Amino acid sequence: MPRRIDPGRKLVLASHNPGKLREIESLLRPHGVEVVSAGALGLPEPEESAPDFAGNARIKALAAATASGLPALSDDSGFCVAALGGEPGVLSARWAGPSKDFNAAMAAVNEKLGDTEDRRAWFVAALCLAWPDGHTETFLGRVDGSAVWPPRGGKGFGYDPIFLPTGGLLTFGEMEPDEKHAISHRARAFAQVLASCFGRVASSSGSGA
Ligand code: ITT
Repeated sequence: MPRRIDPGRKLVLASHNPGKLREIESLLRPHGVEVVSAGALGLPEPEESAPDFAGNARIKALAAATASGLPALSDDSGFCVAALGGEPGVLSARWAGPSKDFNAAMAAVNEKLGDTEDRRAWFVAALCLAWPDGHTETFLGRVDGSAVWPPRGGKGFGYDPIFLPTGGLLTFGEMEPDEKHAISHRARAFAQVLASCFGRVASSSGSGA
């Protein structure tokens, strides 16, 4: 049975990634929830030891919910490239190394692809809502496109400058936030969070993964 988040309720955003926090806060803004980040509460980052996005999202949301005593929303996501067998995938953050150098991570993707013709790529996001009693609900979103080179645009974060969504002319790095929200993996997963836990129909498009 899905649980609801009531208007005015406080929700922990269980992420330490500023790009994700910006996007999730902006997706939540119209829905009257008070948000606080895991970083602001001084919560530690748990080890992401699961083999898939949903498992890691669950680890992060549960850790934040049990430590804070509040419902928590996490995001585990990544950039997947068909010709690299879906990599970097769940290792997307790790490809950027401890200094979080996404220029290096994007260059590594391009280098591994070489002159491979197959440039199909996609983003996946798993959003997990967890409650302090251990109840969790997880929602997946995906957006398909291709990996381009060189990187284009400085508006997003992570791998956005090398992702061109199918049928589009702009990379995610070149899009305004609202344009990305209209089609992104995160917004598609978020639409399901809204429908299930807020009882709302989202205005953004998409059907999830
Ligand atoms: P938290 O676990 O604290 O949320 P993180 O950056 O470690 O932060 P992940 O383990 O989920 O998060 O790593 C996902 C990486 O995939 C992230 O660091 C980005 O580089 C990339 N990524 C995810 N969504 C993206 C998006 O919308 N645009 C660009 N890159 C994205």
